[in-house]
Amino acid sequence: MPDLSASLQSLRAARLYGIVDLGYVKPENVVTMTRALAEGGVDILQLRAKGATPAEVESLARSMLPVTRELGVPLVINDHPEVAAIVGSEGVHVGQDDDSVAKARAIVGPEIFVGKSTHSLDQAVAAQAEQADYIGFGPLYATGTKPDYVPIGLQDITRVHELVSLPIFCIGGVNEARASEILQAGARRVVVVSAFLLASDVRAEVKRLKALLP
Ligand code: TZP
Repeated sequence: MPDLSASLQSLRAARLYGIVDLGYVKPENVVTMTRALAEGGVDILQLRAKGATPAEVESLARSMLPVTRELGVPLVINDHPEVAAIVGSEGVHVGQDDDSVAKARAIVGPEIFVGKSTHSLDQAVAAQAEQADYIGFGPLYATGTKPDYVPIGLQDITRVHELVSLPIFCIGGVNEARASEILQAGARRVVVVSAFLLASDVRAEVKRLKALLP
C-alpha cells in the first residue's frame, strides 16, 4: 500500500520524470528499461501502454513495481485508475479525455496521487481547480510520441508557474540539446520519453540530462 504523504514529498522533490511507453518498448523489455531509467536517475516513472487491456497493464505494472520499489522511484499508471488501485502504484495519470481527477481519485482511494495532462494555460489552471496533485504541461515541441497535438512552445512556461502552484512537469520533445532553453524559459521539472527510450545507453542519457537540471 503506497503512502500518500511520502509519495507527495517525492513528487515535490522530483525534477526528472521518465515514461516507459509501450510505443517504444516491447513488453518483454519493460523490466530492463524500468531498471535502466531508474538506475540512471529518473525521479518518477510512468507506465504508458496505449491500447493495452487493463489485464495487460496490470501485468506490466506488477513486473515493474519490484524494481521501482527497490530503487525508491514512485510508479504512475497512465489512464487506468482501476489498475493503479489493484496493484497499489504510487500514482495515476489522466489525460484531458479520460476520467476527471475526482473520478480517478474516487477509484484509486486516498493513498494514490493523481496527475493530469494539460495543453494550455487554461487547462493547467482548471487542473489545479480540479485538485490534481501535479500536471504535465505540453507538448512544448512537436513530438512523434504524441503526434496529433499542436506544440505549445516555451512562451507560457513562466506564466504557468505563476498561475499554478502544483508541481509542473514540462513535456514534449524534451532532450539534452533543448534542456538549457527549456530551463531558461522557466521550467523546473521535465518529462522525457523518446530521448531516453531510443538512446543507445539509456542510463548514460538519463544521467546526462539529470546533471543539467538544477
Ligand atoms: N504528453 C504531451 S507530449 C507527450 C505526452 C505523453 C509525449 C512526450 O514524448 P517525447 O518523446 O518526450 O516527446
